[in-house]
Formats: sequence, structure tokens, C-alpha cells
Amino acid sequence: MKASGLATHLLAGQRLAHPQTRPDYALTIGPCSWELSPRRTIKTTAYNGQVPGPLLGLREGQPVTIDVTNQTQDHEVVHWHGLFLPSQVDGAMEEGTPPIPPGRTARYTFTPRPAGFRWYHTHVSAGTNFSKGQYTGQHGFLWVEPRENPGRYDQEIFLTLHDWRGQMLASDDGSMNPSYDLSTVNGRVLGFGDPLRVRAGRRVLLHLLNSSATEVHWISLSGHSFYVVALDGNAIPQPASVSMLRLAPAERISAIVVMNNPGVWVLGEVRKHIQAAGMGVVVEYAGQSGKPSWEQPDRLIWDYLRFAAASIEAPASAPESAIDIPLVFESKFAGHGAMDHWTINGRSFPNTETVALKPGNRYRLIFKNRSKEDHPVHLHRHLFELMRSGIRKDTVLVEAGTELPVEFTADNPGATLFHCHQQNHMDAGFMMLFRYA
Ligand SMILES: [Cu+2]
Repeated sequence: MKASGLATHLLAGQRLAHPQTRPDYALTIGPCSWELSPRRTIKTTAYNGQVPGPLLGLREGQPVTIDVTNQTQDHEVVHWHGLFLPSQVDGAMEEGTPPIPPGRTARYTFTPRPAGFRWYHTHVSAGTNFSKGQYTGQHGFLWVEPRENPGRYDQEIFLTLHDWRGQMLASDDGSMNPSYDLSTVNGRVLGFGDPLRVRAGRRVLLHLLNSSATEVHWISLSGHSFYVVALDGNAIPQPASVSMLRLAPAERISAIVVMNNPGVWVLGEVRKHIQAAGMGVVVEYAGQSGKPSWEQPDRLIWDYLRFAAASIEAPASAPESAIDIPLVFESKFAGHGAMDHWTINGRSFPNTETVALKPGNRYRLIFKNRSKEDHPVHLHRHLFELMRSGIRKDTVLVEAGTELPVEFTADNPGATLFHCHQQNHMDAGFMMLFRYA
């Protein structure tokens, strides 16, 4: 899939909000029967009847118009994840983006920036309903083409990881966590989707997204390593070769794979039971056939700081001037079988404090995870830098019991949502707003 020629995804004959001008893209949110495997067809909600939704190719700095028609029975909204947008079109009702009522079309017009691998998805709460929100097929790739293309590669492939048919199960300690029947790459279980067809000697740029509502995933490609070049769509200071990738919900990793080991291989979840649930795709070299090979790694390895700038004592910005904002994450244990409540500095949304930012100031968010779970936290409309590493991201996994500082510059006035990207956590209060003074 190349970013060019994407206008073919336009739907003809739709009733649009502003019929006098055609949009660059049209998306329809609607019910969809989707074949995850030959034996498992599910009813979900998706964009344009496909999972993932169409890849939308945009150009940095060039305005785009996207019409979104809601053919579901509920209010919907589309969040353009990782872009610097005004609150009115960012796609979070908490920031003031209007919801799209059932049967109506909304027009999103914005100027995409920054360049890189972004994505779009629903931003409604699901509560305990596994047929709503991010549990559904409502996710798609956004590719914002840079003015210059720094990477050298021959082929570009977009892949998304997702989990399906969830249910809440009580853990030993009584807390409730989702469990899933099926897991997929680009909406198909391992062996059912088309293989990724490659040629020896080629450099393939993989863009991986974790669109799971709640699950962290670990990915390896047997017989190969990943040369990581970008995290969340942003070039990293120190590209490096790694044997596996860890993606928390909403995270993206772009990595070049040099196809130097002809054969038929599995790219898949490292943990056997999740690969057995379907999370994988076959990588097939031209002229090769047979059963796909899988080499089981013996442990899980990932460290963001592997990609940090060589000298972490010389930050790009001046952290001395940053203003500290400590954010403590805790759960209020609701009791056996009941939903937990999540708090930031002791309060659950909508009662969390609203922090006022001053334009131009540098802030240091100090994430203090005092809970027993890892949290992929996401800041809307801005990028933050993992402390003094030069790594810029919009979502970061804060592991249980750890502290992680990130910094950002308040350079995009408007209401700004901060939340855990795990659907069942954000729905249970793990969310707060920043406003500009
Ligand atoms: Cu969380």
C-alpha cells in the first residue's frame, strides 16, 4: 500500500454535509460483518466496511477535508491521533469536538502536521460494552507524507494489531481485566490473511500500530531483526537493530527489515497463547513455499532508551526551565467483580483537576504509577519528549510501580485531553484536561 492513489477509497453517491464541495476522503462508520478467520465472522463497527479502515494519505501542511457519516445508532467521533490539531476537530468530545449524531455527516477540515505515521480511531466510551469504542474495528492508518523522505526503502507495509471478542474476567486479586478470544494482524488471524510478499535483498519499511483497546503486544519476525527508525511516527535520535518490538495500545513503531534470509516466516506475537489466538502474519519470499517457520524467543526485551540520543546530558531543549506537574496514577479498588475506578492525583474524571498551561512554557509531566498495572498514557495535540532522550512520542507505557518524566512545550492553545489509552481505564476515570490560560 503506497500513500499515493488513495483517492480510490472515496465513496461515491453519499449525502454530504456540504454537497457543494467534494471532500478529499469520505468515511462511513457502520455495522460490519468481518471474517476474522474462515470459521469466525464477527459483527462489529468499522470504517467503510473494512478492518482496518482505509489508509488515508495526507500531505504535511496541505489542508484536507474528510467527511464522516455515522450510520450507527450512537453518537460517534473520530480522533486523529498524533496530529497538532485545533480542539474543535481533534476528535475528543471532552475537548469540545462535537459528536456526530446517528445518521448525520460531519466534516473535518484541518491542516495535518507533523509528518509521519499517525492513525485515526473512535473516541467514545464503551463502559462494559465490548461492541463499542476501541473494542470495535474503528481504526485506520494515517500517513502524513513528509516534505522530504529520509528513509531508504523499497517497500512499505502498514500493519495493525487488534484483539477481539473480549470479556471481563476477575483476576486473583478481584480486579477486572479483559480477556480476548481472537487476535489479529490487519483484521485476520495468522494463516488466513494474505502473506506479506517480499523479495530477497529488499528493504521493507514496516509501520506497526497497536489498535488493541487494552492489550500490550510483543512482536518478532523469525529469521530477521528490526531496524527501528521511528516511534509513534517520529524519527528517533538513535536508530537501532532489535530482535523484538513492544507496542502498548496506540503506540506505533516504524522499522526497516532487510530481507536477507529467504524462506517462509512468521511475523507474530512472541507470547505463544496470543499467537495461537491468531496474532501473526506469514512473510513469504518470492519463489519460496512451505510451512512458515517460527523461532520462539526465550524472553521479552524492550527498552525505549535504546533509541535515546547518544549524549543524554545534552537535551535539545532547556529542561532547567520546565515546570513540574506530578501526576499520580492509582486505582480505587471497587470490590470483587466490580469495575475499578482510576484516579489522577486522587480524582477521577470528570472531577480531575484541570491544569492551566501558559503558551510557550515548557512542562515536565512526572508520571507516578502507584498501581499494579501498566498504563499507556496519551497526550492529545502535542508531542512529549521522554526525559532528556530526544525521543518524541504521543503515547508512552508507564510500567506498574515506576516513575517516568516527560517534557513538552505548550505550543498548541486549546483544550487538551490526557488519558490512559486502555479503554476500560479511561472509561473508569483515567482522564484529565489541560487548558491554556
Ligand atoms: Cu491504564
